[in-house]
Order: sequence, then C-alpha cells, then structure tokens
Amino acid sequence: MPAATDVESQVLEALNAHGEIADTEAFSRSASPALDHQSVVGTLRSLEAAGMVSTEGTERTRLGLSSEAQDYLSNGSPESQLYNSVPEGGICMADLKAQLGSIADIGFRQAMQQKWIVIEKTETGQLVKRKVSEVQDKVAQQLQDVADGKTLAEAEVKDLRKRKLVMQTTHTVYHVTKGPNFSMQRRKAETDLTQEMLQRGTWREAEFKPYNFNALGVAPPSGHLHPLLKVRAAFRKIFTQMGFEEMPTNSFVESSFWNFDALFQPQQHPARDAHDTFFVTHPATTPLSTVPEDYRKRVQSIHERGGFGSKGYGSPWREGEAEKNLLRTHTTAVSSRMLYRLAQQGFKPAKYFSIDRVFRNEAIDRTHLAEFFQLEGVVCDYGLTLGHLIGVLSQFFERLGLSELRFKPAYNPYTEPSMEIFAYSKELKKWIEVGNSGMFRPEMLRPMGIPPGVNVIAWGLGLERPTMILYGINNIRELSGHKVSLNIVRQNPICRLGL
Ligand code: FB9
Repeated sequence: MPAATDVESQVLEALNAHGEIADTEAFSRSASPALDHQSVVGTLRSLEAAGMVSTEGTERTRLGLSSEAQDYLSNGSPESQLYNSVPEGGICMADLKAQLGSIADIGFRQAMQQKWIVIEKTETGQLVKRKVSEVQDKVAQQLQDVADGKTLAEAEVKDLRKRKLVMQTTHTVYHVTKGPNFSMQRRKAETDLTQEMLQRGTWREAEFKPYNFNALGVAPPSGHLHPLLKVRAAFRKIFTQMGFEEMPTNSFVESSFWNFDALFQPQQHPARDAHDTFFVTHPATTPLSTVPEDYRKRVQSIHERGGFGSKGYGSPWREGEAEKNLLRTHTTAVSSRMLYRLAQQGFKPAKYFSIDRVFRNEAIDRTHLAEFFQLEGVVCDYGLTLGHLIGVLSQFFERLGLSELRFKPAYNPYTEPSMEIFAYSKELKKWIEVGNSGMFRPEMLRPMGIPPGVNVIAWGLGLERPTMILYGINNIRELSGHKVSLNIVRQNPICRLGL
C-alpha cells in the first residue's frame, strides 16, 4: 500500500474534518508549512482519478511576478542594490556600473528619481554619493506582498506594471468535496484478477483499476531504419516497379579505369586529381591486366585517336593513370562494368539501377558531404533517343510526386547530350534541381562492344536531398556523420515518397 503522500493525507484530513476544501489556494497557503498550489492540484488529480474526491475549478486572475521581479525578491530592487553599493565617501560611476552590471542603469535611474543619490563632477570623473542616510526598499516589499497574494494599491500596481515587474496571471483554484470512494486510506486498485483472488473470492470486494484502453503500449524494442535507408528502400521499390534490375555496388574501391577511362573521361580531366577524388594508397593500383586486353586497347585508342565518329583527346593515354585505385566518385563506375559485361554476354536490352555510396573530395557545406548516396538509372536499347530519356525521367519523378520537370543542357564527360533535371516541388513551392542525365557517348559504348544502333540513356540523383526534404532536415550534417542525433533515427516517421 503506497504511503499517502504528505499533501494527500493533509487533503484527506481536511475533507474528513470539514467535509470540503472551499479554496485550494487558501488551503495551500494556510497549511504549515505552506504547500505549493500546483502540487496540491496534482494530488487532487490522482485522488479524483481514484474517485476519492471531486473537484470543481474556477478561474482566478492575480498579479504574478516576472522573472526579473523574482530576482529582486531575493536580492532587493535595483535602486536599493545600487544605494547599498555606494559607500560613505561615494564611488566613481564606472566602478559602480562595473559592480552592478545589467541592473546598473535601472538602479541608477530609479535611485536618482527617488533622490537617494547625487552625482558630483570631480576631476577624476563622476562620483556617485548617497543623498539620504537610509532607504526603504518599497519595491521589494511590494513584490513580496504580491508573492504573498496581498493586494496592492492601484498606483503601486501601475508602477510595477510599467517596470514590467508584475503581470496578470490566471490560474484555476478548486472547490473540493468527498468523492464516491472517499476514505482516509487509498484503497489499492487491483490491476490483475489473480488465481488467489478467484480461489478466496476476494475479487468480489476488490477495487480494480480501470483498464486504460487508450494507453500507448510500451514500444516494443525494435530496430530503427535511418531515414536515408527508408528513402533508399522507397527508391528501390520505384526502380523495381519500373522493371529495373539492381547493379552490384558492393565495392567502394574502384580502379580509375572503370571509374573514368571506360567512361571516356580524359586522363587530364580536373575531377581525376586528388582535389576531387580520394585516391587509395594501399593497394594503390589494380593491374590493367584485370581488363581484357582487346577492350583496354580499344579504350586507349578511343582516348588517343578517337573512332566511331569521335576524334578522341589526341593525348597519350597512360596505363599507370588508369590503374590508380580510388574511392568511386559515382556509381556510374558500376554502370560501366555492367554495360561491358552486357556487351560481352551478347547485347540484349536492359534496365539497371544502383543506389550506393560515392565519395568526392569536395568542400563540405549545408547540403554536401565528402560522401553521399548516388542513385543511377540506366536503360539500354536499340534506337533510344533523348525523348525516351525525358519520358523515363517523367515516369520516375512522377512517382516521387514531382510531375512538372524542366531540363537544362549540361555537360558530363561521358554523356552527350546531357541535361540537368529540375522539378517543381509542391512542398517547397519552388523549382529544385533533382538530378543530372544524358546519353552515354559512343566513345564509351562502342569500345565495350555495345552494337551500333544501341543507345544508353542514364540519369543520376542523390539520396540526401530528397531525404532532407521529406524529413524536414535543414543541414546534411544532421543526416549523416557524428553529429546525427539518434532521435532522428528513432522517431522518424515512415517514408512517404510521392504519396
Ligand atoms: O538529388 C538531387 N536533388 C534532388 C533529388 C530528389 C529530390 O526529391 C524530392 C523529394 C522530392 C530532391 C532533390 N541532386 C543531385 C540535385 C542537387 O541536390 C545537387 O546539389 C547535388 N547533387 C549531388 C552531387 O553533388 C555533387 C545530387 C547528387 C547527384 C548529382 C548528379 C548525379 C548524381 C547525384 C548524376 C548523374 C548522372 C548523369 C548522367 C548519367 C549518369 C549519371
């Protein structure tokens, strides 16, 4: 049997003695020691829940003290603090201000107004001196009276209100009477119907705690998917629903050959230096012998001399450069491997997608980290055109709830034509960049053995931006990295893409 809290027993005794508590505020104040009205109200709530008391509330407005006034209650009004800081012989203004800090100005103004102090101009500056031998801190007294619930004269209230020391507050006081289950002892409400009760029949007079069918059960301890992974799952569903096959992206370390050279990205391209790319030192290289000689030769010649209608880059293509290992800068490195494999296995139309981490040695800002999740879609078939690309992009972004698209010509070393994709976001009420796209260059596809007449359209986007938009996350650092609060993971709602 839980011990009756002190407040509880005082309430029950008062009810037992007087049959009612007319005014809980007066009751709290009259208790010795005085009780905090809020805790009395709290106790009444639980006694009422047990049917032991009934309450009836009435609104009451009264003067309340501002937090500033609370401070003056314990330290005295600013003017009295100032007066008490002026020694017999006076004190120079600067020291006084230094001593009193933020209340110096108010204290000074009030003390001057109340003619408690005078200022004397001396060759060393202003000297503050007492004008009276003692002062009454009426303000502090008035604030104490307010705290004690005493009523002040209207003029005093007006003054205190002007100094923003008091304000009208409303609170509820209660008239309390005995409830249907009133007793001096709280009867423990049974929470379970036990075998023993049934055997001894004690259930008949037992008090059962009402079932609270609205009580939220204890959340079963379960794992939580990070928002990024929820959005990834949603994108996966969209791609698979559109008949795309997922590409294997389980190798963050890639050779420059598949990440750049196979994509016809020139060896002098700025993205290929350490400013943009994380090169790996151990193992630093992947021998080009891992790439079939004939294909590697065709890549070399297309870079150096062109072919298939291209004039190439006309500069020497160095194997050493292509062997350098790096952290892949895009999942297009995986697309190049898959397209080569598709060509080698005997080309047939295909639709591939990938969603995984890529790494770029870029400046970190509110929306960019050195690594992010890239999504990529690739469609290869005979006679594909830019129209097909625009069509499949419309289909794809339609499923994200982005039905209005705009395309801006862009440049990628491995696609021509290329387009940046923009969509109108109803949520953000603005056009946002939602990705990049293009048609893979013949200089990339032909050396792989992709038959003439086959075109490959592709597009890419990130996972972070949509996740930030869908979960209202403003800074990418809140999404991934050491600053992530696990609550974002635990409390994030399900991902509603496009719905
Ligand atoms: O994701 C991006 N934006 C985006 C996407 C979806 C979205 O959905 C909302 C819920 C409704 C909202 C926004 N972007 C691409 C655009 C910008 O965020 C951009 O600033 C950042 N980009 C990343 C790269 O940053 C260096 C996003 C990332 C990106 C950009 C291009 C590609 C991939 C990822 C690509 C490609 C490509 C091109 C041709 C062929 C193959 C791949």
